[in-house]
Amino acid sequence: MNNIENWSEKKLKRRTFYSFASFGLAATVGIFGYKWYRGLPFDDNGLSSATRKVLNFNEKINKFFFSNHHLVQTFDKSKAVLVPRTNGDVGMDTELDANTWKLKVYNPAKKETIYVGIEEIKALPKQEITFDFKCIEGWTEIVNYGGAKLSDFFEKFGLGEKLNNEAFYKYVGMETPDGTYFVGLDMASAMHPQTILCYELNGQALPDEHGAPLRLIIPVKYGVKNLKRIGTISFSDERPRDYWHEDGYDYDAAL
Ligand SMILES: Nc1nc2c(c(=O)[nH]1)N[C@H]1C(S)=C(S)[C@@H](COP(=O)(O)O)O[C@H]1N2
Ligand SMILES: [Mo]
Repeated sequence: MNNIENWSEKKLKRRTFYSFASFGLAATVGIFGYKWYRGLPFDDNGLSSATRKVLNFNEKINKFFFSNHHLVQTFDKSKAVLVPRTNGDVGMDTELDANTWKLKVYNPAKKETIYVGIEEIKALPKQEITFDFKCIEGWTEIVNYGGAKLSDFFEKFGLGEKLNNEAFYKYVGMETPDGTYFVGLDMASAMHPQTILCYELNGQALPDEHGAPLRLIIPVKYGVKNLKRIGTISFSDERPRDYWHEDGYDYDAAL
């Protein structure tokens, strides 16, 4: 046997050994894994409790996104400015009739588009928040906004979750009705308990320049993500387009 043959035979033997060894390892893990699984407590249906537990919407949110909630600091309502500064009006330069306005939501799980009126959003539990609003241009201001939790809205209309699947879409996209200002949000930030679909400022109807009839208030993000005058909401696993990100800003715009 010459050297080359000798060498390749050795290599072949070694390879066979490795593939045999890894097969053995996989089988062992499989067997132990199965035994471990079988060792879990069983309920009367014969299913292990790990398989059986059906989580409600909030449990799922907590399970998938939050091990512990980091809440943004809040302040007493009296600390809020009476007239917040107005900044940015992209997508807000036409008249909008709040009575005929409907929020358009595309739900890819059911491949359906729904239209939701402002009254349906106002019917959800109201949440108010007084927090320090931060613009990347360098100013901050304590403001008081009110509306419905975005997570309550998602739950009510069966949004954000994939079908028959213990999973949420990775991103939420929101755009103005004319599509000229748009933001992409990671699902955890969208589901954050302080994120609201906002229709009030200091307890009064949201003024036009602050995004009437409905804007996003997302205190875990910089101002840029707090889209005014929401027209559409959609869900995806790909990053939705984002106005300021297209201009080179950090996609997350997290504080
Ligand atoms: N439709 C729309 N929403 C927008 C903007 C915009 O130009 N158009 N600017 C953003 C920026 S940069 C900031 S700081 C906040 C300002 O919100 P305010 O005018 O209510 O204070 O709105 C955000 N939402
Ligand atoms: Mo901003």
